[in-house]
Amino acid sequence: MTARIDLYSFVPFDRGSRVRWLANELGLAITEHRLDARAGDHRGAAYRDINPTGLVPAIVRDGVTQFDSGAICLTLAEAHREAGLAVFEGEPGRAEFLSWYFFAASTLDAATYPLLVYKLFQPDAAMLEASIQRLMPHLATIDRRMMDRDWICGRFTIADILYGHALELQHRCGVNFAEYPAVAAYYERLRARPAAAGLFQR
Ligand SMILES: N[C@@H](CCC(=O)N[C@@H](CS)C(=O)NCC(=O)O)C(=O)O
Repeated sequence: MTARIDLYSFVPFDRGSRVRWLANELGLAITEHRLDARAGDHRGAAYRDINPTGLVPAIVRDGVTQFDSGAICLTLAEAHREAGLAVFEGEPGRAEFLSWYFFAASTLDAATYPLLVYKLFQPDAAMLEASIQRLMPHLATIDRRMMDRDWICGRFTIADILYGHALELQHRCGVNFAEYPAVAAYYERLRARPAAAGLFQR
């Protein structure tokens, strides 16, 4: 029987979109719960019972709570191994997959977040430009990686979902991928995934 999945998020483009995109790829139904960030819903005791960090996303999957989008995506991909949306333990390329997955979840995510801060939350053109410049070496890394492949690790996986989310946020914050043709082509490939509809701005 398919597990019931409750997803807690704020808006269609926050890190909850990674879980939503994956659920769509897997054909899983999710029950959405939208928290009001301005009202501080995520800081209340009720939500902290679900996610002790007070951040989104979190899920409750058949009564089991889990937080952090990267952890949630890995758990769901492993629970639906037949869909092949991760490189699993025992498969060639597992170590490489984990490296590119955690690079997206940690280093790239940390370099992308300041763009959102200086574009949306505390608008500051100079700080935004400085943050974009600090991001550029990571885009160069992804560009070199993507020159001879369609997806970051062989077939399409949850790692691509994390890259897709990061690239979309960067695009929304004014990053121009023209200098990095392999990144630009990768971004277009990610945007074309029907399961990602709702994240990418048209
Ligand atoms: N590594 C965590 C980061 C979670 C996170 O920072 N979420 C943001 C929204 S995307 C949040 O809840 N911010 C609210 C706040 O900082 O108060 C994940 O991927 O789930």
